[in-house]
This record gives sequence, C-alpha cells and structure tokens, in this order.
Amino acid sequence: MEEKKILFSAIQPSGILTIGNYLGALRNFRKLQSDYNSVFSIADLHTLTVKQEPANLRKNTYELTALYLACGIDADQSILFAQSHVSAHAELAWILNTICYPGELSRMTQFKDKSLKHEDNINMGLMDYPVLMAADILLYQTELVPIGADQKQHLELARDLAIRFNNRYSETFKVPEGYIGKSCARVMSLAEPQRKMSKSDANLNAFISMDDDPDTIIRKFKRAVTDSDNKIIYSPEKPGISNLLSIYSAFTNKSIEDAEKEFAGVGYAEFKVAVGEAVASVIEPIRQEKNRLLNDKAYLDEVLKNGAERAERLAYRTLSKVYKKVGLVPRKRG
Ligand code: ATP
Ligand code: LTN
Repeated sequence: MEEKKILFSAIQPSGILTIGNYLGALRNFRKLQSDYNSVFSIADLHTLTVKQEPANLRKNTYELTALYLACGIDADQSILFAQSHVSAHAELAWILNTICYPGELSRMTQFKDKSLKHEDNINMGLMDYPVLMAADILLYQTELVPIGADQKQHLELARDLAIRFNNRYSETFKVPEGYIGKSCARVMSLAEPQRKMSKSDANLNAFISMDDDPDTIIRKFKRAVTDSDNKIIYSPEKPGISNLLSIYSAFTNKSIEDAEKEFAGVGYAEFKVAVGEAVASVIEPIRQEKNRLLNDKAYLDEVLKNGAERAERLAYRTLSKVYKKVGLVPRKRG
C-alpha cells in the first residue's frame, strides 16, 4: 500500500442494512476510500453479542460483503474482510481488556439500550463490545474512523485505550480520529422519529432496508409518522418532517433550505412520495447489483480470502509489537 493515512471502519452483519447505515456509514466509505488506505471489516464477532441464528449470520455475512461491493467499495484498492478471519482482533481485545475498567463499559449508551432490548441475554460480550471495536481500530494504526453519530462514545473509548496503553508501555498505537458525516449522521425511525433508525427494529415500517424495492420504499414513506400541521420545514418541533427533509437532502444532494423551498405549499402526501422516489432511485441499482453479486459466492469468497490475507499482515505487525511490549515471550518458529 502506498503511504496514505489509514482509514478503518466496520459494519455488523446483523441483518439487512437500512438507509441509516448507508447514509451514516457506507456512503461515506465510498467517498473516502481513495483518499486513504482503507480497511473495511464485516464485524461478525460483534454480532454474537446478540442472539444470532447461525445460518442467518452466514447469509448476512455474504449479504454485507456483496452490499459493500455494490455500494462502490473497491476490493483491490481497499481491504475488505471478515473480522473473524483475522484472529488478531480477538487477541488484541484480550490485551485491551486488561487496561479497561468495567465502569467505562457499563455506562455506554449502546450497552444500556441493548441491555433493555435483550433483557434475557445480557452477556459479557455485550458489555465488552467497545473493547473489541477498539481492537479493530487500533490494530491497523488507523487515523480515521468514519462512523454514524451513535458510535462516537465507542470511538472515544478506543482513543482512551490507545493513550492509556501508550502511556503505560511506550508509544505503540496511533490515536484515531472519528469522522462523522455532516448530513444524516443519525437517520431517525420512520415510526418513532425520536429514535434512530435501526435494522433490528421489530416494526418493519420503521426503517427502509437496502433490500426494499421501489414500491415498498414509497409505501413505507407514505406511512411515515409526521404531524398534524402541513408545513414542510426543518424544526426541532417537527422531528418526523425534519427527518424526511434530511433524508431527501442526503439522497438528492440538495441543501435542506433548497428542499424546503422546493416543497413550500406542497402537501405531506405529495412530499412523502417525492422522498420515496428520491431514495428508490439511488437504492434500486445498488440492490440489483448486490443481488447479482450474491449469485457468485465463489467470487465473494475470493474477495474475503484476499482481504483477510492483506488485513492479517497489517494486524500482526501491531499485535506482535503489543505482545512484546507487555512482556510476552515471542514464539520461536522453525
Ligand atoms: P443494530 O440495529 O443491529 O444495532 P445498527 O443498524 O445500529 O445495528 P451497525 O452495524 O451497528 O448498525 O452500524 C453500522 C454503521 O451504521 C455504524 O457506523 C453506525 O454508526 C451507522 N448507523 C447505524 N444506524 C444509523 C442511523 N440510523 N443513522 C446513521 N448512521 C447509522
Ligand atoms: N460497532 C460498530 C461496528 C464496528 C465498527 C468497528 C465501526 C465494529 N468495529 C470499528 C468502526 C470501527 C457499529 O457500527 N455498530
């Protein structure tokens, strides 16, 4: 790889992605990939913190691989790989666990949210999730981490752990910076616009999945919760309409102000159809390309194999440094 700065990000294969994941993450990945040496991971180990059906997890892993590619991630230029294929992730997470305190993890918003949502399965992995995420990032000497706004706290922890390790054992890790896109870092639910749009929402009308066809997309937008007056303006008092305006603006590359002008005097029903059409025109070609790629498992396996080999080389460079610094005797080979 040439000497550009390193970018790392990951997405969990925990279901079909939403337009929230697309706007908050994937779209920015594509925009940034050529300015950096980019490493993109499928965070399969992270998904195990919530109950998964094994066959679904395997299917979702291929789905996400195909979706990354369909969204314009170039597997030759960037590294695309599955987290579980590079064992250094789990190994570094163990070392970082020894410098992380339970209080730092139990106060994480995502941990609290997911504990409420999965009361019957509050496992150690759910709490330790941000440490594995820190390991993902720090292994690659990452400088930039594009994420949605919901992951900001986790990135802070990765920075804290990097600094703590460097102070205790001497300079080892780069301290990464987050990159949170200006528009749509938090796409809200169509059913409850106070909550973020999430692929694991039980209400299928709350999110637009990257697998929805144009008719479904338009139908879901028609049902989106708004309010009872009829003004299309961006305002904290109008979370539903504001969310739709942000989505429209992100998918058309028009500013919110221009969108407000465009829809001045237009009724909600007509506006919602326009938002649906704008979204569908971007999503539909991606969906078709993803489905085409999914028919070629051998190709996807090849992409993951190459990605893992390239990622592994970089990851073990950092991991062996870490093992040495903490005092583990290096294994003799040959
Ligand atoms: P889950 O619902 O399973 O918890 P998720 O939808 O939050 O998952 P992740 O795989 O955890 O998805 O996140 C992948 C990326 O998408 C992250 O960078 C995250 O910040 C971003 N992201 C997730 N939801 C949104 C959203 N509603 N708006 C903007 N970005 C989002
Ligand atoms: N927790 C992230 C997914 C993720 C990630 C990472 C993102 C796992 N490891 C490393 C950035 C960097 C999420 O989006 N929910």
